[in-house]
Amino acid sequence: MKILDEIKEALMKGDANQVREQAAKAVAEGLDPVTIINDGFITAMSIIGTKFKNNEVYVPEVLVAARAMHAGMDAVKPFLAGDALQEKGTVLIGTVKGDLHDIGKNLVIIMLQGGGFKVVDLGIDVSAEKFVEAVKENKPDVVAISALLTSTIINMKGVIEGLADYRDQVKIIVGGAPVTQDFADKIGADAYAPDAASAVEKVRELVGAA
Ligand code: B12
Repeated sequence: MKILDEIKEALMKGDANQVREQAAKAVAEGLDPVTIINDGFITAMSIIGTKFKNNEVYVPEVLVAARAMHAGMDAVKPFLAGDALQEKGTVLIGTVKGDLHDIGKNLVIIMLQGGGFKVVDLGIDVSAEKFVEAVKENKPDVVAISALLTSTIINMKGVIEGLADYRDQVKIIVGGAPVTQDFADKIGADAYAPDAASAVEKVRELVGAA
């Protein structure tokens, strides 16, 4: 559909005004807001995610695309029926204790939101205790842990140990530049992903929404 193509193109260019206007126009023309979100916003964000993974676009492009997606969401949200937009699941995410890096984590959040997940962001420097408390409170489907320092990745193990009693309710995914599949296996994580686009694919698999 032409208008959906225009929305996708504008979103990938990061043109927030155009996305907002075209999305509002699509709603006015009678297009289902859920179709606009799924076949417009989410499709375009996943293309951006793949391009980012392949080094065809960089952090700034992802951020402007995300801003455009949020502008489009603002335009269609008022027209969504109560529970029309089924979230695919809830992901609780944070950067481990002692680690202040959050640029990568924030990109993972953007891609997860773009993929239809609800995200609860605990921020940076998050202790194992805080992760556990937040799991009790938010009952997420997946806990995502980020770390960027070789000196802090070991704190992921503490979070995983702290969540021992919850492993039948929650899956755990880890990531960040120094993290490897081998390390993820050693500390007992359910999954690892090297970048934000693959993180969404893995989380989909974890919640059975692939
Ligand atoms: C920006 C940055 C900072 C900023 C952070 C700002 C912020 N708000 O995040 C500041 C200046 C604060 C900083 C501080 C420090 N930093 Co620094 N920093 C970097 C830098 C330049 C970029 C990191 C980054 O954002 N990359 C871009 C993002 C997009 O990539 P990413 O984080 O890897 O995320 C991707 C994937 O890893 C993955 N991912 C990330 N998280 C998750 C989570 C999950 C669940 C999944 C599935 C995937 C996933 O998806 C992301 C998107 O694709 C790197 C060097 C580099 N080029 O990587 C050093 C680097 C990480 N920093 C380093 C160091 C040493 C420090 C300091 C100790 C420096 C100092 N002496 O003060 C402090 C530590 C502060 C602390 N306690 O955390 C070292 C780490 C070395 C090591 N092996 O441990 C690096 C590698 C620089 C270097 N070559 O020495 N840093």
